[in-house]
Amino acid sequence: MPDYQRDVVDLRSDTVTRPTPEMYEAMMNAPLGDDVLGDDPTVIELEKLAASKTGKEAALFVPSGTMGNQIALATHTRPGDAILVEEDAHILLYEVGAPGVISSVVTWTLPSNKGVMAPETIERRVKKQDLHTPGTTLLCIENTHNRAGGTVVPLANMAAYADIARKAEMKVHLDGARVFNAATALNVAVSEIAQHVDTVNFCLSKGLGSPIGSLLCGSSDFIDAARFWRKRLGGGMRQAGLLAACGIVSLTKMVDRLADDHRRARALASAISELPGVAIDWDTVQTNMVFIKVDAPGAQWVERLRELGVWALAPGANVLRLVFHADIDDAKLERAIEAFKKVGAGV
Ligand code: TLP
Repeated sequence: MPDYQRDVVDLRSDTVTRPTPEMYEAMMNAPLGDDVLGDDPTVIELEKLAASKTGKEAALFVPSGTMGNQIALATHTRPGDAILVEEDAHILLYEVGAPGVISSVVTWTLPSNKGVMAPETIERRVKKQDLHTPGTTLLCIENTHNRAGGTVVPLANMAAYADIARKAEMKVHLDGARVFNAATALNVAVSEIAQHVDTVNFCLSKGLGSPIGSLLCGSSDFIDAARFWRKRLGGGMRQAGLLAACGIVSLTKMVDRLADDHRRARALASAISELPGVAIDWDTVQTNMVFIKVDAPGAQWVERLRELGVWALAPGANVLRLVFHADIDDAKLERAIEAFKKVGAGV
């Protein structure tokens, strides 16, 4: 068995990070209560911090990004409503049909250019409810956009979406699983992005390095209603301050280092872009992900790389996805580059 920390360069996702020593320390010392009864001081502190970072009135600590998104959908909509979602969005592709199952909404999908929807595309699909048609009551945005390669939705687009939504009396939810990566790439505060949406869900357990948890942020009234949905879905956690303690470390100590992940993603892309059988769309290398088109089946690349200690995912038949995070330092980056060169050379 390889020693995971020493021998494995795990680029499958930024979800794979192990807690930092500081997080273990914070867990040991966190004051705890019962969060379902509303008195876990560490959860309360984390929720306040998340609200202030996103510029919202309140926040709710939830176990996962999926649950945060789905609570947002359920709270914003009524059964039979239509929601507008980009066609490769996580909410649509990777949450196992939850919008239909949990919220009973109709999902209308919209095309985009590398994760960025044209405002006119959205405008064309907005519908008021009538006897025949469900009304579109919610627009969902993903920033950064995972399947498009970790691409950033520019602030001008976010503002245009908000404008359309306001006129159409539609709410906007941001799947901001990696909104801190977006803010890093745009060199703005997360609140500058989040000002254009009613609610944002961001993940602690991705680039920010926590083991578990997400924060759904919005108005106080919205979060009060969302709390019911969290309980209904079984997401009420008791001494959750243990996890919230890690989240506080994430928000206070792990944000500035995201720029290093972005730098390493660019370094990998540039080192391997000339290899035979490999193509990289540079436009999409904007944050901590590198999507690579390969001539041979992606699964074959994954297998060969794994033999060399580099773990990757193949989200498409001829596509590899590599994601940088807190547990990948420059030495591991070099090992990944070497492994790519070997597999590319057919060794
Ligand atoms: N994404 C995971 C996989 O599910 C694909 C990953 O490895 O990237 N929104 C976005 C944009 C996400 O990328 C993810 C996780 C989620 C939501 C869901 O978060 P979790 O896994 O905490 O439910």
